[in-house]
Amino acid sequence: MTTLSAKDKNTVRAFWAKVAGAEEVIGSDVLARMLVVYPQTKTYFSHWKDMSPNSSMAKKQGATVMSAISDAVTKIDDLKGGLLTLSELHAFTLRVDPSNFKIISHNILVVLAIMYPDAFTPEVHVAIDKFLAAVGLALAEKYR
Ligand code: HNI
Repeated sequence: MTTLSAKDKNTVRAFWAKVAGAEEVIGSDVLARMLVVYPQTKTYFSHWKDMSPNSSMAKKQGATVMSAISDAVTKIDDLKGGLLTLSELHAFTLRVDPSNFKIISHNILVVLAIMYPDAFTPEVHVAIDKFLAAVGLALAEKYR
């Protein structure tokens, strides 16, 4: 996996300044797309009363995930340490297969590109892609 350079980190921080505050809007589209385009992800949410992509539960979960990503931006220098508790939760309690972290990362990239077409330059794209890969790796840390 490619590591984030100091420049990548600054690019992520600068782009995230635009994203801050829009976690719920971004997150609900991320969750909706993930559930529609990769329906295998629905297995983890079978306890929801309503598993449809535009349910209030999907919206809430999307906001939760994107707020956690915003928090991860502040921990960009130590994602493995910063996301340890979340990793334990996904590994031992939720038992989410780590391949799903790639799926959600892809959906986040798609939504960011749609919502911020001008700011989402190739340079931002590659920095956010690397950052999300590092977040996924940190979340998978407790699986071994
Ligand atoms: Ni995830 C709960 C963050 C990817 C399935 N998830 C959370 C919570 C956070 C979170 C925060 C709430 C924790 C708490 O209650 O203490 N999840 C993240 C992040 C990513 C991610 C930052 C990746 C970027 N989670 C995924 C993926 C799946 C997933 C890819 C499955 C496809 N997460 C869950 C499930 C829950 C969850 C299931 C519990 C939700 C519920 O309704 O009980």
